[in-house]
Amino acid sequence: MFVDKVEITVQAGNGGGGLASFRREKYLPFGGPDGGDGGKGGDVILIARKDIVDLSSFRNKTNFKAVNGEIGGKQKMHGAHAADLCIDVPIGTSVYIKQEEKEMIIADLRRDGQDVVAARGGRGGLGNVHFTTATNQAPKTAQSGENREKYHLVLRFKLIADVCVLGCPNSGKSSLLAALSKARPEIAEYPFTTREPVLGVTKQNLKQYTWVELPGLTENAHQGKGLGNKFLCHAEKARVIVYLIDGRDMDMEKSLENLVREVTLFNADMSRKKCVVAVNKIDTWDTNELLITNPDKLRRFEWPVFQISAKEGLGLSELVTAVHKLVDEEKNIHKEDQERPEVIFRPKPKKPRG
Ligand SMILES: Nc1nc2c(ncn2[C@@H]2O[C@H](COP(=O)(O)OP(=O)(O)O)[C@@H](O)[C@H]2O)c(=O)[nH]1
Ligand SMILES: [Mg+2]
Repeated sequence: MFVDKVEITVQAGNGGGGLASFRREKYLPFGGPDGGDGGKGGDVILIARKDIVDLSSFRNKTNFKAVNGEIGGKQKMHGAHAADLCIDVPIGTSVYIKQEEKEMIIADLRRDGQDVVAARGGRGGLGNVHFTTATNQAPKTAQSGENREKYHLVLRFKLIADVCVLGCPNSGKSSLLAALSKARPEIAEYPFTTREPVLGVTKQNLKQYTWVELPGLTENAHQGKGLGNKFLCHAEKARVIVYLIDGRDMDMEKSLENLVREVTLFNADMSRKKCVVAVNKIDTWDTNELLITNPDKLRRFEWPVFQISAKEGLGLSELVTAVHKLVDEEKNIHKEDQERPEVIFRPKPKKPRG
């Protein structure tokens, strides 16, 4: 099952305590203090990885705990710092801290390897070597390690695909993805076969493009019809939308209008996206004049219109070439966006330090 939202708890490690001890050597009965500092507790770090496809790995594990730092040793030995706990998440994960039912975003992980410290480990405490003063040459005090941070996190994942295929149920979205890529979504004659996003990869000129098929979008999906419209969040970050229309549809114009309306109602910004229209199943047309002239009406949307058959492989290379070109153009235009740092907010630790 495709998972795009989870709640987890992350707990970093406590700092190790400093040690209070004194040198004890055979001919040195009153050796000075020699207690070392404690080590730092491990951080909990979330890292975006390109080989992770969704958040399903968090279905069975929701608690994450990093290790505590070691306590300081004798002879001023520093306690070992604890290893950080690194948790892999898919690219496209937004991380929120949830406190008292309020959520604050702390990071938007958009690139492979990009990370965020979700909970910081405590600093190690100081050993008693640090506490000698003019009047106290044998301090018995050492600092305890600092407390770690612990947070309740909400992770939300939005697919970042280059191309998003949107269409009515049964228009042939899965068939198109199967024809273009190695994706093998279920294809069937009944609506809503695809209930989760399906990813496929296409290639051209040594470049890769990711496509995603979303579940069928029906009229009034925003009111909960069909599978609703929530899954449209996975289209928000796509560079190009392909509206797929069933070639046997007697009112393609109305169907396209409905699709566009649902997308705009979900997020008005999406109406600025680059779009193309593909009329599928043209292999069924034969000489039916009525159908053949139908796509002409779609031109009023001012997007390129392609006629294809996912089943017979007709018109696919023209469609794909045009779509890839648009993706490249969009990537060039928005290059700066990709380079901007995305960490938005870092809340102060709940407990005062020191
Ligand atoms: N004749 C014809 N049938 C198609 C074509 N593409 C898809 N279909 C059929 O339309 C039905 C729905 O296809 P599917 O890919 O599952 O549609 P989805 O619901 O949009 O994913 C299936 O029975 C497919 O075999 C096509 O190009 N030509
Ligand atoms: Mg499908």
